[in-house]
Amino acid sequence: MPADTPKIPGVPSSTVPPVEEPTTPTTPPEPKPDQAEPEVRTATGTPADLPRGRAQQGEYLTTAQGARLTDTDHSLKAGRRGPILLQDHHFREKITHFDHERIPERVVHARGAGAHGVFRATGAASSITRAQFLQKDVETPVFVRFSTVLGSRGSADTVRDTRGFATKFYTEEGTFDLVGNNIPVFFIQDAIKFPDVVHAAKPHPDREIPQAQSAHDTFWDFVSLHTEATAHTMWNMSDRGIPRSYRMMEGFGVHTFRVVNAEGDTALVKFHWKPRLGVHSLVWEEAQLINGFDPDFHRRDLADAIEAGAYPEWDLGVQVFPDTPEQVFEGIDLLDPTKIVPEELAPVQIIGTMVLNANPTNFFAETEQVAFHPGHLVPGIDVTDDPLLQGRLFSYLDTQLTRLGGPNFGQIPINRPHAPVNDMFRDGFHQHAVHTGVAPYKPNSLDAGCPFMAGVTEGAFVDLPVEVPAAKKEREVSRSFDDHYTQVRQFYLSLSEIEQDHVAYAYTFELGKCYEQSIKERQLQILANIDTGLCEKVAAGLGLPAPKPTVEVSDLPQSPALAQVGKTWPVQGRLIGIVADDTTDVDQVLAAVQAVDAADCVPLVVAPHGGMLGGVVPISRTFLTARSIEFDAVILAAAPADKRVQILVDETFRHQKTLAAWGPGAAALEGLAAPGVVVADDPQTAVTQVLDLLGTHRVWQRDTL
Ligand code: HDE
Repeated sequence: MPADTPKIPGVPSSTVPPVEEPTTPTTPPEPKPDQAEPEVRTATGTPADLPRGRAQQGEYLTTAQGARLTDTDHSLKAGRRGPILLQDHHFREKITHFDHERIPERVVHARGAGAHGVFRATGAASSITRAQFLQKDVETPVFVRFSTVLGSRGSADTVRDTRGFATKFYTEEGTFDLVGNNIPVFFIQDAIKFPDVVHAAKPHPDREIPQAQSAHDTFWDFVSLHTEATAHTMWNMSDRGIPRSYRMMEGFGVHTFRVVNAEGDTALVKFHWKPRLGVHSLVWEEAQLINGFDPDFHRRDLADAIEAGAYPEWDLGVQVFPDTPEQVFEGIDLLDPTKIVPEELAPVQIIGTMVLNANPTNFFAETEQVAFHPGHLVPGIDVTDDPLLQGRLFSYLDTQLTRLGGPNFGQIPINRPHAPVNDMFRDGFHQHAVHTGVAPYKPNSLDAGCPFMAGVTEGAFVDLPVEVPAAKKEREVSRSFDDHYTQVRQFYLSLSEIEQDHVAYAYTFELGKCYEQSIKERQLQILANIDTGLCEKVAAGLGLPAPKPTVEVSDLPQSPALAQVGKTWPVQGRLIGIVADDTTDVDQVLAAVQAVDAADCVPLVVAPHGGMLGGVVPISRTFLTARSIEFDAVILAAAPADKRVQILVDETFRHQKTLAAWGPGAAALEGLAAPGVVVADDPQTAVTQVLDLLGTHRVWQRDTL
């Protein structure tokens, strides 16, 4: 800035000394250990190929064209207090780019979190499929995106909703996408109903509320009229609708797929992801609190676990059915996406394991721009005529053309196949390739006929010559899709009593948020048809009469695999709060921290202030920043007379989590004698007992909700 800049009459000159420009570039400081970024890893590069991730790499700030800049803090104006000049190309370029930073969010599944990983096949599937990535010991890089369905990109994580579980396998034979959910059934049997169910479930079009919820009139209006939604709705009202963590969810391909082996034999399969940590959920009150206290709970949980090296793992399994012309197994129509095949009838056979071991380097570039598509198939895996799947085969590419701005989004690094691509597609918005030659067409002679068509022996994807039964054109589904209740009753009766209570509570909550009496009554009628006991509980909560069933629903054998409660699981990665204050014996707190750490769980010391406890133990949370929802269990090493600690204890108790104490901490648990409330003699014993109790996720015997 010239020193002789004229003064503005009446305004004192700035006392801030002018900055010397350009500033001398200095090497940025090394990140502190707890700020160290995760290992850089993308679909297209390994850590060695990629620059370590600071946003500013170069010496000087430049324009998008590479011209060095002297100033990026002030626009070019006609005088200090005058208007901005149109000629300020740097201002216009910077603001224009910023104005276009956002792309349309996904019409559904807008809110998500992603991770990189690797899939290793056991080879067990080689008898049913020739897919290369499913052969013994083959390792395939993957990218997974978990999501909620209804909420906007910035909505909270722990809403009651279905979760997306989409996996991109970058196989040597091309990309295979398994675009599934954490619930094995869907609301509709025909893709043409998708806009209806989504319009009904999304916020009301007039006020755009409620956000990311199904607890409103339009959702229940639709599902109470459209009874094929009953199965999915009941799964949503069960604990599956509020998972504890993405790491603790099952995943389902939902539809039946057709596989073909090297001999050309076909089979029908349903894909399942089984989390090594078990399937666990939040309780509803906890989920609601989290939405306020930590709306990024699931996103944070996934990223933290991966950064800490507690890599989440899932086994991939298949249920296998003979490929008969009817495509029916034990009376269940395999083309009906509102039905499951109970695992007791067709066991899930494990064919590989996926480990998620790296966080995305850049959320937008990877998690936001990743494009999944059920039509991304590889040789050995094909689709069936499930009318929902058939419609999906159209929808994904179509939506991505708009969302990702044209037909070349396959060139975005996260979407690039790892197999060589020779597609002869040319031009279009955002074309990044500089294609050479003049003959991007086939047949040609100018490129000597290249590229050639592959046969089965060269690993081509061959559309299976499946018979289509002689039929007339009609807007109908098979009559075998008509039963909307029997399996829903089976699901409800297969749950433990605690889970059944949660279902009743969820329906009562959601219908209690509706205004229209007729909608509540219609939904109660559906519940009466499924189970009169369930209907009576919900009706009592709503203060309405319980209707009598209008259809007779037969009883199927229960499927214990559907229940979550009653099993024991590994506890790695669980978060354990340890409450202490300045009067606590620091060595004992340290012993507890070490014991928790040794069990691969995360100790979080909670104290009245930040910093260090006794100069020895780092404090992770203060009474101000801690809330019970963050912890899977709480151990008290002190009993500070602070209301916030009282709330912490009360909520932990209410939400059926383990509470433990030793020494002076025992006073905080006075009057709480109940299962899962442990007073131990020393920190090690307290931690051992907590870890033991955590194996069942919650203390289910404590009926506190
Ligand atoms: Fe999707 N779905 N879907 N869906 N879906 C999308 O694709 C659609 C369905 C699923 O993390 C969209 O790129 C139709 C079932 C996941 O990027 C869209 C129908 C299942 C994701 C779309 C369904 C899914 C999507 C929105 C009825 C479980 C998130 C943005 C026929 C098996 C993927 C996009 C991600 C996303 C259409 C039903 C799973 C609009 C028409 C059933 C996990 O194309």
